[in-house]
Amino acid sequence: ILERTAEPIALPKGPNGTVVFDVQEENKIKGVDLVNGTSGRPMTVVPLEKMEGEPEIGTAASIPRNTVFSAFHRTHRQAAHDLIKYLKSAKSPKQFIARATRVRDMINESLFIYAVTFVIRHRPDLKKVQIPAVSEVIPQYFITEETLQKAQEQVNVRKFMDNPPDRIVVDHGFDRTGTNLNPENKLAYWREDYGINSFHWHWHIVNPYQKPEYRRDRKGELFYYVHQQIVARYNHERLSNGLNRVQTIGDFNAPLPEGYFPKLTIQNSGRHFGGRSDNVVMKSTKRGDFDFENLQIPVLELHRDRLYTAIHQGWLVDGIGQRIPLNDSIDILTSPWKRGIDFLGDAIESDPIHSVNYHFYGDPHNHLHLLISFAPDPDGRHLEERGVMADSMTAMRDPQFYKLHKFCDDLFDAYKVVQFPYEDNELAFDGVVMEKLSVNTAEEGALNTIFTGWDRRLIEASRGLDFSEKRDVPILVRLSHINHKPFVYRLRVRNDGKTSKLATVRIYLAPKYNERGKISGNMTFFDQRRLWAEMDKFVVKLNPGKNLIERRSLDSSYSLPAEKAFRDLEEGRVDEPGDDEIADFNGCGWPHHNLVPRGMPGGMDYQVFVMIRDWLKDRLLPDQPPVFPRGSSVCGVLDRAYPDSRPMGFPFDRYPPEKETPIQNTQAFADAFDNMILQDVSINFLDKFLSE
Ligand code: CUO
Repeated sequence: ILERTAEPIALPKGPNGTVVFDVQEENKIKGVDLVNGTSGRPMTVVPLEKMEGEPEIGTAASIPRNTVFSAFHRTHRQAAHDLIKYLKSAKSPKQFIARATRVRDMINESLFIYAVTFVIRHRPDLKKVQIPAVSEVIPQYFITEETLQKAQEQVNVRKFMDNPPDRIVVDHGFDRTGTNLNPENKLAYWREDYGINSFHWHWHIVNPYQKPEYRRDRKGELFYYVHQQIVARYNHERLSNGLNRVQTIGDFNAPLPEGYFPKLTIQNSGRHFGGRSDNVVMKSTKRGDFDFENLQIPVLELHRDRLYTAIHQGWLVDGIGQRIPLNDSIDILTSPWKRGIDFLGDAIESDPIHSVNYHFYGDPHNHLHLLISFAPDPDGRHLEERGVMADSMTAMRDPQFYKLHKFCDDLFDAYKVVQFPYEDNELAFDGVVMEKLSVNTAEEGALNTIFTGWDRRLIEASRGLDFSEKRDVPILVRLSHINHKPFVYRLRVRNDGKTSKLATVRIYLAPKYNERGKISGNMTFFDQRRLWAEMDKFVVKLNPGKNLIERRSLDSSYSLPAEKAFRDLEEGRVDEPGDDEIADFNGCGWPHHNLVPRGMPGGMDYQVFVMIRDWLKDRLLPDQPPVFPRGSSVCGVLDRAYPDSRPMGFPFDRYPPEKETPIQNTQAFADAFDNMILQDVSINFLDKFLSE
């Protein structure tokens, strides 16, 4: 279905006003009749005409085609909701396909893909349908126009060749959108990574703004956590490249120092995402079509100040003046309230549906995305399209994304630091001692060293583009991206008890030093606290006595190989999970090739922190299986409760417990508890292609 969405082609007509689809064998849907097409491959025939009693599509067609679809706009969210409702209410997969086909050419292309993906994710009868990688469905949002033009040239030249090649391959290397004259360009390989941007789009689809029926468990908190982790990892990458940690957008009236020119086209329209020069100032925006959003700088300032007030007074106020308490120390199973971080997340990434008081606290996160995206042409006098910040599929390319999210994260952290520190009994695991930790790269035989370098991946661009003759020949774009060599954590854990126990292992990574390097010594607990990046979380059985635990980086529950994220049509999943696993499978997880920061040539000092704790205290429900499905830490689990009862980011989300000798740094924190350990590791960037 998705394969055909980006191109307005005439679908082959079947008998009596039907449309014929070519169906991949693995995508057969139960209940949909297949007939043999002229190619000998199975085809499905669906009726196109509107059926009696079929619901209307509401505002779904209100967003013009070939323009940016932005779930940061309220109207666009409504359009998405209307389309999703229309598609999701289909009585059968066959009717779903018929409806999708019928409306496809009326709907903004990107919105169509968003809604179809959403519905496939949420309909039990479509769960096994494989969805192609979004970078292949809309390659224009991932690959600069220049590279796509090169591919087109090769298609043209091929026509005149006696022995034309059986595939076209073009390279999409580095320095795609700037040079190091702009220091921010050093991070372009990370900001423009295909896996990172696909992940971000996908995360916002599985954790949508939509109506209560699609609400995700702990969605507000998930919004906080996924972006907190993104900012932490971005800072790792900045420090690895000799740049300082990202600064917040502190003053909405000050110039945005870092410009960005994305060089991406919008679908096949010839229109481009807007570029932004250095030092452009955000302005209250009047674009006619979006006026009602009230994108006014003074209003945004007011909303920000009200949120800070709420954090420090300890409650939000709802629409009828009732206090909504903000407190993280609650039992989420029994309390009538959500955790405060969850309420705050829903007020910062806001919507009238889920904010406790949309009109009072506004919509600061979404409005900042929009204000930045409109900044170069706030009143539309130049007829410029919005910048990449408007679309979740492209926003992470822009340096301002991280400043915006530092702003959000500062709000969240202002809340977290006024929570009671965890008590010793919330952190300790009696009778369990974490004795030793090492991090090993087997192939290199190196102790406590992780190696990073470059890698390449081919993506198929022809199905999302309008190349002539594309049906004859695959058109492949070779992307370069960062990657690391697989490694293994080795843990030695002593269980002094007489019985075996199930235990949760949490693994985090952070740089050892801040911008000032070794001279300033170890970072303080406070300084390092917000830099811990989750690497893995899993459950083990501890037998009485010594236990040796080996855990492969490849099995990280935080990440997911980018090629598995979308159940790629061509390649399929690498390990086909069993049916049970499919039920838990989000297809959403941090791209595995971005799990480790780049580090530096010759090695950069990092630290790995491991904490082991009683699984019986960490699980949410007594009948819960002792596994954290891949990607669940940041994406949650489809149609189920979030599997970890602890606040996200535990134990670094709060201050350490108060001790007679105050805990100054993470080493002192780990030393204070037998079930924690801290290990220095070096991340050695090899600056070459790892597979060559
Ligand atoms: Cu993910 Cu700002 O929320 O982009």
